[in-house]
Amino acid sequence: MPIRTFAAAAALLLSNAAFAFHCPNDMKKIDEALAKNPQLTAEQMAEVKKQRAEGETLHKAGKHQESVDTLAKAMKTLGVQ
Ligand SMILES: [Cu+2]
Repeated sequence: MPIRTFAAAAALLLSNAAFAFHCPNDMKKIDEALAKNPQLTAEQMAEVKKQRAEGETLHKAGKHQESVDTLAKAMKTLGVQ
C-alpha cells in the first residue's frame, strides 16, 4: 500500500474513533446537565430530550458527525460545553 494511501486511511480511522468517543461523552454531559434540573422552559426541555435521543440514534447508526452536531445543539441550550 502506498504510504500516502496508508496515511489517509489511518487519519480517517483515527477521526472516526475520535467521533465514536465524542458522542457518548456529549450524551453524558447532557444527562448530567439534565440531572441538575436545568432552568429550561417545557419547550426547551422537550427539544433537548429529542436531540439527546436523536444523537444516540445517529451515533448507533455510525453517523458520528451528525450525532455530534445534534448533541451540540442540546448542549448549547443547556449551557454546557
Ligand atoms: Cu458517535
